[in-house]
Amino acid sequence: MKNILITGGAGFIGSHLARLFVNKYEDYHIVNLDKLTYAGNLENLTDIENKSNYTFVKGDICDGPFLKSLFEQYDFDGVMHCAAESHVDRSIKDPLAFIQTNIVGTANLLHTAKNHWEGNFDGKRFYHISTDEVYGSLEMGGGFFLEDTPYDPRSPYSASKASSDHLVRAFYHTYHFPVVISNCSNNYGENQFPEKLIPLFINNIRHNRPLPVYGKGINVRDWLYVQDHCTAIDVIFHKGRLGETYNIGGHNEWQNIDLIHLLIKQMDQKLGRAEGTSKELITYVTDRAGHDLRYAIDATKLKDELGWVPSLQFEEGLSKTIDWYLANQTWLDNVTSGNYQKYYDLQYADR
Ligand code: NAD
Ligand code: TDX
Repeated sequence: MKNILITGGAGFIGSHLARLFVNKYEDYHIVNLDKLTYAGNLENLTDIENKSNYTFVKGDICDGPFLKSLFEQYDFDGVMHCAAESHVDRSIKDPLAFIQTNIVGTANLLHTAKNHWEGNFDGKRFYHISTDEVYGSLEMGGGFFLEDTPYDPRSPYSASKASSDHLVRAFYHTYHFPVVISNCSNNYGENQFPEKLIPLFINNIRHNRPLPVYGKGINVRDWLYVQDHCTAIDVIFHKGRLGETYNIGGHNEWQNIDLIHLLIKQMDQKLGRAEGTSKELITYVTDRAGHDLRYAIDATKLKDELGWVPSLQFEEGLSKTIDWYLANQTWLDNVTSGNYQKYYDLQYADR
């Protein structure tokens, strides 16, 4: 039995990853460490919470003594590090929370794992889950992010993730600490907190609320279904070369406004509204400060080296995602109730 630590496993990507590993690898004991911030939700994990190879631990990656005792208790063989503050708009409002968790927390985790594994890194692996935003912003219709694209983060969020990537690589070069990193494009799918574009707009269409499109809606993102991200993580965790970085993406670029029109089309159909009804909810608002124009990943290295390709077409994945949110409106109401106004204000007031 191997003990594997997943950090941030109650969040969006982490919960899909925990489910995949718990169900696929019965010889792994998955320990999910999560602080349960506003973004962490144990409702995401009810189907695996009673499995014998799964344990949830509430805790903060910034708490060094706590991490040390957790490593002593479970003697982890591997770490998959997802815990982070992850929303760009929040990072503009409150950068220090991002620096604390994403930089200090990652440093703590690296330091604790290195000390615990000291002298014997054989068979050990520290996997850092990162983002394409560290590479900065691409021109419209220009090239793609490659693994050796120079870092050029432009928001407090992406700068904090870039810093954590640098720390992970520094541990590899300095201590031969066994790391692997992946940088992924925008994820979408079930259980994403409704502050990110797709679930926020699904929730707002459902309630006939305005759809706040930043700037002119021309920015481009490369969307990947969350379960495809997790299958990529699975293959990189097991077969990725130590010290390497792998880009993960869907080769699926959408200008925001085109994506919003597709979303409206699918939602109107599913809600029994006349086609195009929800277009009237589109509201152009002040642009996000420092809004990156375009992200696009070249995932050739991952395909050629490890054979990974995404499984789902976007229209199908989006339809599946909408179906999940409409079938799980209680989940949406629970995560937004009480604090809905708070996170709504955080995003849109005084931007
Ligand atoms: P999320 O915000 O949904 O979840 C983050 C989780 O981390 C939450 O469960 C939260 O409670 C937990 N957490 C936060 N601070 C913590 C702390 N100090 N200690 C312990 N747990 C803490 O994020 P997500 O969208 O699932 O992203 C997961 C990871 O993937 C992040 O590192 C993010 O940078 C990266 N990523 C996300 C995307 C995306 O599109 N969502 C794309 C590429 C990479
Ligand atoms: O209300 C909105 N209106 C709007 O026009 C929101 C929330 C977003 N947008 C735009 C901004 C972006 O161009 O939609 C695009 C997507 O925005 P987000 O969902 O906030 O994602 P993004 O900023 O691209 O970052 C995401 O992808 C990379 C994740 O949140 C990060 O965690 C990940 O690293």
